[in-house]
Amino acid sequence: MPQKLEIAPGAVYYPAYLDVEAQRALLQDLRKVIAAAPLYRPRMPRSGKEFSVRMTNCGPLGWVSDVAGYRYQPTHPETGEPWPAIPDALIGAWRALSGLAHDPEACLVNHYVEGTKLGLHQGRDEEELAAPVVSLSLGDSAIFRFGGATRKGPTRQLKLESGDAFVFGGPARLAFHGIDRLLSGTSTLLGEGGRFNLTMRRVTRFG
Ligand code: MD3
Repeated sequence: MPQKLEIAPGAVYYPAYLDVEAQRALLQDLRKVIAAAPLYRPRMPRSGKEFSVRMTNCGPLGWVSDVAGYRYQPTHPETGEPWPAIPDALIGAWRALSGLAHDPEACLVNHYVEGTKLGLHQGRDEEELAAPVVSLSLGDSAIFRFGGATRKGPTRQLKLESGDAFVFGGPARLAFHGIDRLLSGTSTLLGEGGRFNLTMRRVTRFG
């Protein structure tokens, strides 16, 4: 039985949720997703400044950001193609961890290399905020920062390792969070090094 740790109300941590075999299988699925929907560097709303994290998506909808703002859309912003399907193994993890009868509509893939940061932010671009976000990490470990529902106020750091799963629901759904830094060389899963984080989300309201 995998460990289950509630680190804050609604924030449930499953260390080593995926064993190494399952991580390798998921990585193979992810390589196919990226072949169909290449990683690209989104830009910040207004400023147009590039993110340091590269991103892609799978599922009927994908999260994108450009000078016009943040939104979900059904196609890749650079290729214009529909996003590829969410791999079955990911849907399986969502069903096991989310506690929801509805499947995810979006899976955002974030890619980190040495020096990549993701500043403290809130995830509220979804209409259905009653659904949790389910996160899986592959590759090098990263220092995750997790706070409360306001930008000010205390935050804590947690190391996310390859195979770890996290569910952010209830009061944690609107928690500020980010990635402070990558711990390069901590995993051999990705031959090239670096880290992938996959976050599955429900976008539209249930019904
Ligand atoms: C809590 N991703 O995609 S995963 C993000 O490792 C994001 O790439 C980080 O921050 C990453 O927005 C951290 C943990 C995470 C992801 C999404 C959340 C926590 C969340 C959305 C709402 C609440």
